[in-house]
Amino acid sequence: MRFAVAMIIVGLLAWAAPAAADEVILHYGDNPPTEYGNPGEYAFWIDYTTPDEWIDTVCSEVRFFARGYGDNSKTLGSLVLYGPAEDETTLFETEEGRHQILTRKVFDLKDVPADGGWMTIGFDPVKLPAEFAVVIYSYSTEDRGIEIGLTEPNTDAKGKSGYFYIEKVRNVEARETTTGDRALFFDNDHHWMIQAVTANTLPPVEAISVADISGAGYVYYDDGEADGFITSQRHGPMVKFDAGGTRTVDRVYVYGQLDGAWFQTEKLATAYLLDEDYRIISREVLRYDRFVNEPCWGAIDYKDVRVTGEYYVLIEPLAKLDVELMLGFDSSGENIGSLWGTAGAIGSWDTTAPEELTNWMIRVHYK
Ligand SMILES: [Ca+2]
Repeated sequence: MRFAVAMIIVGLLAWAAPAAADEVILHYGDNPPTEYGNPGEYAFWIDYTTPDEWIDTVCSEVRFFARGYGDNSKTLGSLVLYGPAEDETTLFETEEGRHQILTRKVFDLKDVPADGGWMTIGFDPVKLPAEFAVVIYSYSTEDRGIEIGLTEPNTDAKGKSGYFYIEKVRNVEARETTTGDRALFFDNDHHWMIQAVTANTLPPVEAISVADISGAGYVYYDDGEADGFITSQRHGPMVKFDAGGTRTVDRVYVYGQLDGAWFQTEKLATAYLLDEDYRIISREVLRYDRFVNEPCWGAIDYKDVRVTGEYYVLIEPLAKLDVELMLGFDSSGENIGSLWGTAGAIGSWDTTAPEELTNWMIRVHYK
């Protein structure tokens, strides 16, 4: 694979979500096309590199500017994102390297407008390697198919491996038996108008702001702003609450983020409600994938658990070697009810947060 070094970055947009994500649309020019290209049975191929400043890059949308011709009513196209392959997963090999499929999405060619326009294809988020290719298979013939717009000559990209290629392979079987049968990239410096919409994180499963969980029915001691994060392989932060009389807990909120192999992790933490003697009233799973690689609030649903008088919420993050759930703490005040322990017992303060000042960012909602 030949890799584009220069990218034109048009979008640097902050999402209005608790986890502020940056978004970058990768492309080589987005002016209306003055010409179109049609590789016929070959595919539209374009290479990108992910933004340097990001640790992780995810993608869930590709756009391309195209026009259809002929009768496409019975034809599906497919979008494939390729990345560099490990040996055992190699799909095909070209002079530029080995390739494997990162994701694949089928679309209706008939949706491509005859007079030209942007097509948007969304798909389940994929985590991108530093270098990847976006490829569109249209299976076009003389009678029907699509053409994709070409950028104006882009001298910035020329000489920096920003050329596009086309690949003479039409399906997995062909790819497995076709090696080195690459076609070619243009001998000018045009590029396909194929864009990859990338971001440095995913939006949280549920966008929860501090304001959402600060009103009537919520109890908490933190100020809503994290001053640090901790994790633990065993035991964890506890907060002592007083229900007054008897109340019903239906949700607990925890502020956190994931470090390490966070993307699509299936790891689990545990969240307890304990009575005044630290005995378990209720135990629920806290899914790591309620969180992302940026801080956000994650929720734990309880099945209407009755609590009376003093009780405790305990989160055991169960940090793993490859991925850790980091829990936020507020240390700009005075410790009101924050402790460290496990089910059955309060332990010594075995964590780096300052004991006198820390309030764990754990909030309870009463039904
Ligand atoms: Ca604070």
